[in-house]
Amino acid sequence: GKKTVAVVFGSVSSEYEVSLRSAASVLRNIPRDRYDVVMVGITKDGRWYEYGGSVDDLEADRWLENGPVTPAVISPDRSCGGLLRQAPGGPENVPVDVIFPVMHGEHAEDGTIQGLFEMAGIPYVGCGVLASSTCMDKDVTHILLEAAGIRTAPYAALVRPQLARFDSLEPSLREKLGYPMFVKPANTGSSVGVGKAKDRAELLAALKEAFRYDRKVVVEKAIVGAEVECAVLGNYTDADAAVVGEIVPHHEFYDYEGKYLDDSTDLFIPARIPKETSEAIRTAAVRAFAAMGCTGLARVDFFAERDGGIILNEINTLPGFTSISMYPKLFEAAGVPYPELIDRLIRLALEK
Ligand code: ADP
Ligand code: MG
Ligand code: MG
Ligand code: K
Repeated sequence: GKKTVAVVFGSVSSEYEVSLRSAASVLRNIPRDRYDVVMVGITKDGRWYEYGGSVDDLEADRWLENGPVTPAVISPDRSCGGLLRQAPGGPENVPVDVIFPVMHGEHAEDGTIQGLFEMAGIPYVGCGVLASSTCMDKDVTHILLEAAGIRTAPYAALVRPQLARFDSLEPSLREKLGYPMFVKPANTGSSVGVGKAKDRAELLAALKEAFRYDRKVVVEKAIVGAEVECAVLGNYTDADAAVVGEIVPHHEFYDYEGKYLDDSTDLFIPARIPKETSEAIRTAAVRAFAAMGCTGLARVDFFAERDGGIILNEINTLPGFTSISMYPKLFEAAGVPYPELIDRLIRLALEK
């Protein structure tokens, strides 16, 4: 029979708004002949509701006001086995076969909510707790990829108390990485809190900004090369890479504005790099996916250097999922239309 999918959107995340757009696209494209859908929204301050309104209102962030909404949670109580409606007159259970979390960033993409789904015993789309959290943490990603023999940018990780010793720290960072440097909170996405520092003063400012978002920050050598992205679909070692795409930001780097607020960024599918480089990237992406224990999906991002070198930048376990986002577009270019991609992801969740 038809499976019931709970599409969960929003969450206590700096990428709440992006989630609404991704979720709207998934809801418009999920094959309704194969799946019944319940929508579950998490507000920015962490309240959970079942939502029964329009996708347009959801996308425009009017879902909470316009409703209808009913307090509800994905219950971590296994005897409930699904969505627990907390309507007036007492809770009512709705069995859910599979959860599709369409959310990005902290409390969404970082393993925390995946832990809740594990406790509830409900299959869910995407990576598990460990792969989600290790791919979210840019410091841990560096360490694990290095161990797997996959090249990443030279970097250093700093924790907040070290900021007080900036004067003695700066010379060693300068010697190891050189200016310009990239400064990033260890656990954000969408370029939130990311900065590029060309000198000592900018480094201090960028560190202060990044530490607003996280207790840990990574500082990286600035890599010169094309920014390319590779979409991977599968479970563990049994995964395939789609076509490689290229991003050309017209800001100083691919920042939040260039990602979502203006249309300054150019996309090229396929990437304008030699065929051998694309193949090397696809191979490295699938290896990285397996090394990190990923399931379902991941968008693996690289820099392609002029001389053919490839450097893995990061792995995103719940990449942007709007119909114009890179992940679905790369699979479309590889012959997998968006509704089919959603269907495959749900089936992978039920199989893993
Ligand atoms: P996020 O998870 O927020 O997307 P990224 O690591 O992808 O974080 O950094 C955001 C953007 O900053 C990248 O898309 C790229 O434009 C730029 N960037 C990040 N690190 C580097 C680096 N080491 N060298 C050059 N550009 C970088
Ligand atoms: Mg990211
Ligand atoms: Mg990125
Ligand atoms: K990431």
